[in-house]
Amino acid sequence: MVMHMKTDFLTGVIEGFYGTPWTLGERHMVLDWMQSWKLNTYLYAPKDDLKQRVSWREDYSSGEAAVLKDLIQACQARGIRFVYALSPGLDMAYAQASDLETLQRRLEQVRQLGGRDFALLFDDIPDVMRAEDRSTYGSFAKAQCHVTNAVYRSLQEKSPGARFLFCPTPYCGRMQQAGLGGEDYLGQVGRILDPGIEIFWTGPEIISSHLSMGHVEGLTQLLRRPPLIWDNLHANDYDGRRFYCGPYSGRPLELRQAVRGILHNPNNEAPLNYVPWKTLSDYVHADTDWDPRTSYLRAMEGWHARFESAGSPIALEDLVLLGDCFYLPEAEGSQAQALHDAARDWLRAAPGDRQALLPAFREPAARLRNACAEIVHLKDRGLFSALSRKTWDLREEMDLMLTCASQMEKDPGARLHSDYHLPGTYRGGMVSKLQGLLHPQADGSFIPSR
Ligand code: GDL
Repeated sequence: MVMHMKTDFLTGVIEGFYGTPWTLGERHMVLDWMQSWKLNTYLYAPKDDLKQRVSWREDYSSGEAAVLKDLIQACQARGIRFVYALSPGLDMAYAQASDLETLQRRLEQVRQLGGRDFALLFDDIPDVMRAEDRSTYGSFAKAQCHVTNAVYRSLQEKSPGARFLFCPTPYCGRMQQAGLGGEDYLGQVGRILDPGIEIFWTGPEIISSHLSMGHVEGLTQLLRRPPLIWDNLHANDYDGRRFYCGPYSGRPLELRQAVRGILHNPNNEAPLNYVPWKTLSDYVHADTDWDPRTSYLRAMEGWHARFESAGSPIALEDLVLLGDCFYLPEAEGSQAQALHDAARDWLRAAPGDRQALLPAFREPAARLRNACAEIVHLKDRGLFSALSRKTWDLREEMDLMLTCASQMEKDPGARLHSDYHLPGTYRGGMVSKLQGLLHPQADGSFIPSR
């Protein structure tokens, strides 16, 4: 163990995204990777496991319980802490004793299956209190803390020292500033929530490209404990066409001493998280030397071994170029950025200057196009299904641009067209029509189109 790491530092994976939960087979793969990269905690919180959230009052059937038990045992066999989360906040009646009893019963079922560590999550819920809750507690924070403390204390009696995690309703700086959860929500939580309970925080934003020491220090005062980071850097549930395989980055190394842990809510597609978790592990275990790009390139070498092909192999340098196109939410990797800039310079140049600028675009574009086309031949069919829809649009754009390049080369003034990119089927559909009506600006505002 590296010197900086306290043994109780939680680091690992949250299955905490919207969308289809992972299969048991995928979870086993995830846990194998976690074990080999010394990621010590797996938090079970898939938003769309009905019994995790919308139907939180219903016990698991015996078949479902067997699957969960397998998962708990798979964690235990690898020395990974299994944390089970429930999200009762969509409709919980905090002042009703029966709802608290139901909550205890649900967690007890999981405890009987071998679970020991638990979480209650109050993220993404309506910010309105029932009249009865308001008159009993006065505030959202008090209602949630009352229930959470009660559950925590009864579990501590059964499993002393077990970890307990809590996700507040405002869980990032932007929500805090907007006053979500009511006045002084976080201050109240800091004062009322049992000091043994960890509090999740995603950073200044839901998806935080950067997390600074200053940000966390102010929060620690308010919460009266360092936060536990719920890191959405690589989450992609909010955009079905993207995924992120860039390096874990944007966090200084000192942050590790200022938080109770870092749990990572990743891409929905389990096989696409190889590089995110390998680089998270590099960050968590780094001594003093840590460079995200170096960590990324090393992780890409490891991931490349999984790209065995039944057709033409994808070269490592082409995989890096492809990975650079699906890097991080607010940044492309350097090679993707260079390709984009070369395309822009070539297309914007005066007709007489275009030819000289073409090679800088055409060479990487052709490599990228071929790498996208080769995804279909991957022997690892799980990886193929995870990647095929995501890389399709990129290949379409490369095809179109390369077609245009050939036409311009023959006739600089030619009217550009492609028989494979026709109105309606190409870039068509309701969503893209709607997107054309409001233009997002760099400052976050929107301008209606004319
Ligand atoms: C969220 C959700 C999370 C989701 C993520 C990215 C938290 C605490 N909750 O707000 O389930 O995957 O955004 O869309 O982050």
